[in-house]
Amino acid sequence: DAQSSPEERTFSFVVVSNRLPVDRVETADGGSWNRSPGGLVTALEPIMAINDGAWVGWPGIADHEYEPFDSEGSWLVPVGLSEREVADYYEGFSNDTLWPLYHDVIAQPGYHRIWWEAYAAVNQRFAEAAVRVAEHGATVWVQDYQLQLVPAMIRKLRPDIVIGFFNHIPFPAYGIYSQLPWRRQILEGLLGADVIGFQRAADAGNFARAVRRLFGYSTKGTVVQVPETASDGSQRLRPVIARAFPISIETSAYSDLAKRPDVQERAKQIRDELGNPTIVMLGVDRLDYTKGIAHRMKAFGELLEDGRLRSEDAVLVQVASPSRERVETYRALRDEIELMVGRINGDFGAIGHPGISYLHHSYPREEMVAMFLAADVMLVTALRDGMNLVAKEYVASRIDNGGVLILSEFAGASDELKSALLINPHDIDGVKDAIMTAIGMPARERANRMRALRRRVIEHDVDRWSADFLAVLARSRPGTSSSVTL
Ligand code: GDG
Repeated sequence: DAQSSPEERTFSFVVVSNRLPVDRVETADGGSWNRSPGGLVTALEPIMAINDGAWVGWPGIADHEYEPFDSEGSWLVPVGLSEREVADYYEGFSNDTLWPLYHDVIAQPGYHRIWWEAYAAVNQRFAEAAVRVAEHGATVWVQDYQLQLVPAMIRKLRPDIVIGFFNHIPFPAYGIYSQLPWRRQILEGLLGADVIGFQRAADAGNFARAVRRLFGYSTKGTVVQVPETASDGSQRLRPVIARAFPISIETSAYSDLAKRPDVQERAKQIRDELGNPTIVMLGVDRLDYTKGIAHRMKAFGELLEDGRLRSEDAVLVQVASPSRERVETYRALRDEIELMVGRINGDFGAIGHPGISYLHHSYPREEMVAMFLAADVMLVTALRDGMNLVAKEYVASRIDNGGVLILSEFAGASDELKSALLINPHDIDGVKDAIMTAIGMPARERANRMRALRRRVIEHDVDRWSADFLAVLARSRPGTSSSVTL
């Protein structure tokens, strides 16, 4: 509805996520918006463009209010957060309560009523911003654990809106989930949606079980029946679909980069710069305690110690991109990992052959793909991970059918990528054996496995993920017809 004034513009498709697809950068002479290229952004870009959609989210800078604006086919609606709210809602409740709790309490969650109150207040603000830009009967798709109360808040304000929710991280078993002092409120928030998507069938199952245990609602297959009082006072059951929609990547973007001569050249150069070792192993993760970075380094360090590998022949490149650096658990993790790198390299490295090449940086995607192409063995050893896109990105980049993927069974990706070498990251001997198996794998088996993995990520890319979700969402409310074009 391009004719209306900016304050009145409404849209048929609205995405709500903690962060906008752009970051605000403030400079001395004004400021600018930088695109933050994530999987979700690329997944939704086409649908946004076709539908003239809107995106509601925080632009990344506290204590600033920004006006909505147009950006490459979508209407971006910034939601303001104060410094205090960033500390309590985002770094606190989202990243220091929900994140560790939902990842099976690998770290101890903090339960603070002040954080919870900020979470509820900020969720309300997001819900209000979303309904303001949603036309009658619009489809609103809420993303991730920071915004679990938003679905019910939207439904209360605007029962006409068709509401989807996708949870990018795991949903824990009831024995763990039940620790949460606000366990009922979170479920009520989520059940405001028409469709709740999870990464794995097991996550959807955990959710359904929590709903049965806490509310006694009946669940059958993927449908939860939520009792409701209709506007005429009558009782009825409202069906909510809770099921798995495994997220994926823009596969062709990775294979296209891998085809580029300059990227292939860079891959060779990376091996040169590493001193042309026989074996290049690679890990790429946000520096997060869920990713099992210490576990893979322990396995690699022991292989050097045992003499099954030598630092002259083998190098582990570990990209640990900076993450959540204001949360204490993440600072402690960084110290732990860097101490470990120093120990292993000090004990087993040689001049020019460090053992672990540790990089606490972020890299452009071209460089990541060059690293993927340079790596004989990719190590994904997450202790818990909703999906793990890095595993899929490695596979998508290996247009040569080369390389071996070692993949944790605790990453959602292991439900799909069955031809990887699947490991239990807690079993260090098992990880060591998998590394040696990967190194010694006959070329033929390697190519066969990679071909099977590639088939999966080519057929199931992120467009398919969003199309599947939105198709189920469009059918979820009989009697209404969604106007979202796929
Ligand atoms: C959450 C869930 C789920 C990392 N370092 C650099 C860089 N990255 C990119 C990777 C990948 C993305 O960041 C990380 O995605 P993951 O899926 O691996 O993990 P989380 O950040 O924890 O994501 C996860 C995901 O949401 C989606 O639903 O899969 O389970 O935890 O794309 O490539 N990218 C660049 N430079 C870096 O240094 N360019």
